[in-house]
This record gives sequence, C-alpha cells and structure tokens, in this order.
Amino acid sequence: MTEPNPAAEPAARRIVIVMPTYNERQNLESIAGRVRAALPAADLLVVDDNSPDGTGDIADKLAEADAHVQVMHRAEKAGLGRAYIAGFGWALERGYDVIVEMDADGSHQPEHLPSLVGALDHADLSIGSRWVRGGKVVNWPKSREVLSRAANIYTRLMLGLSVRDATAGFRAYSADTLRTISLDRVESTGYCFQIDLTIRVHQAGLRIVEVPITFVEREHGASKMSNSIILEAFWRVAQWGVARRLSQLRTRRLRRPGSWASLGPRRPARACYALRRCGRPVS
Ligand SMILES: Nc1nc2c(ncn2[C@@H]2O[C@H](COP(=O)(O)OP(=O)(O)OP(=O)(O)O)[C@@H](O)[C@H]2O)c(=O)[nH]1
Ligand SMILES: [Mg+2]
Repeated sequence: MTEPNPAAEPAARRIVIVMPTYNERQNLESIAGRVRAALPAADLLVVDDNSPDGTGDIADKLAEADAHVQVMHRAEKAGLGRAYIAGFGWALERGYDVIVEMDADGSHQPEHLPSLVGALDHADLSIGSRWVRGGKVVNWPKSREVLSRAANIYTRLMLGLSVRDATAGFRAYSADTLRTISLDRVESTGYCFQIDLTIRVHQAGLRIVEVPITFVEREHGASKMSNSIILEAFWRVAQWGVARRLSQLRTRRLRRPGSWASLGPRRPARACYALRRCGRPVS
C-alpha cells in the first residue's frame, strides 16, 4: 500500500472577505463576528472611507483583538467601486487565492459564505443571487425590488448576459479571475461596478455561477444608494450595449464574402482598436 503524500494534497485556499464600509458603526461588529464564525480560517479586510460616524475606529478595535481582521483606511468617500479596487489590490499583493465581496450592512448573510466560496471549485466567479430559484429578499421595499429586477432585465437585454443578478454585491472571485480582467481600467464607482466586473469576467471567457442567497434589508444605518449611482449604471450599460452592438455589426460585415477581412489579419485588429476607443472592449 502506498503512503499518502502530503505534498500531493492541495493546499488550503487562502480566503479574504473584502468589506467596504461607510457609516456602518451599528452593523460592523455584529457582521464581522458572523463572518469570522462562518469561515474561521478566512481573513476579513474592512475598507473604510474615513466614515464620520467612527466606523474606522470600531474596525481598528476589531483588528487589535483578532489577527484575522485587517483595516484599510482611506482618506475620503470615493464610492464602492474604488474601495473594492483598493481592497482587491491589497489582497492580490498578499497572495490570497479567493477574494470575496460583501456589504457590511447585514444584507449579505455570512452563513452563505461556505456555499459561495465552495462554488469556486467549478467556476471563476460565484455570485450570491437573489433572482435565481431558491434566492429571495426579506423586508426589501417593493420599490427597491422593482429597481433591482428592472436593472437586471435592462442589463441582460443590453449586454446579452445570462446572469440573473448582475448587480449583486455578494460574490467570490478566484485571484486568477481578478488578475485577468484589467482592474486598473475599471472606471465604474457605484453599484454599476458589479455589472462592469461581471461583463469583464464573461468577456474573458471565464465561468460564472449563481448561488441562491437570502438578501435581508439593513436594520441599521442608511443606504448609500442615490440617483447619481442609478444614472451612472444606466449610462454605462447603455454605452457598453451600443459598443457591443457595433462590434457585432462589424464582425458580421467582416465575415461577408469579399469584405476587407480577406486582406489579412491586420484590419480586424484595427477595428477592435477603434472600438476600444469608443467604449470598452466587447465580445
Ligand atoms: N468604503 C466605502 N464603502 C462604501 C461606500 N459606499 C457604500 N459603501 C459600503 O458598501 C456597502 C453597500 O452599500 P449600501 O449603502 O448598503 O448600498 P447597497 O447595498 O447597494 O444599497 P441598499 O440595498 O440600499 O443597502 C456597505 O457596506 C456600505 O457601507 C463608499 O463610498 N466607500
Ligand atoms: Mg446594502
């Protein structure tokens, strides 16, 4: 009988939960405790944008008491997207294998973390989804549900995505996925950031799975959702949708017999470059 070779066993994945905070004083301690209980081996990075309510100080106290908690202090509120990009950069520099996005307001249940991270065994991005079978929302005002459903239908129609909850902010990425999708070129700041990263992963040809979650309306503090965040998402998705449509039309023209595609590979490359200038690269 051959002895098991420990070197052949896959090493445990290093996991970090990146949690942006802005004025989450009433929520942070409880959510951090639940995260630590749900995935005891994982680390938690709180990315605080100098919250006026002192959330950053609470995060520092948690970090003093627990080596698995880290804090990144940023000078001022710069939006969810910027906070995540900074947190992702921190995590990639430190060699984490799995990087999770999660809100601090209690909407994302830490108890879903094992299934979210486990789904990465056969995917490159797993999304905690409200709008797949088994997913649900609790105590969400009807107006928010309508907004979320409409945003997802709009996104699917404009971008041809099959993902049901592209705006969801509870997700797990493999580090390789984040390295592949040119984070340095992400400009979205509000919740459109989630759509932006979803299309980047899709365009990179990577595998996305949706895991059903129960999303619970926050009990404390105020939402940072605003009209400008909604407008940003609307316009950016419209621009990406137009760029995608143009790309499809050009590809069709290039495939037509007698088109200048027959001149060689340099022409299509130029077409792609032109598209990149008028929008983001599209599949
Ligand atoms: N660091 C940082 N965190 C932010 C910023 N804006 C929002 N957040 C955090 O990002 C998470 C999500 O923000 P929410 O206000 O709950 O927004 P949302 O979840 O899209 O909207 P709701 O469904 O209304 O809660 C929370 O943990 C916020 O504290 C920001 O500008 N900087
Ligand atoms: Mg929220």
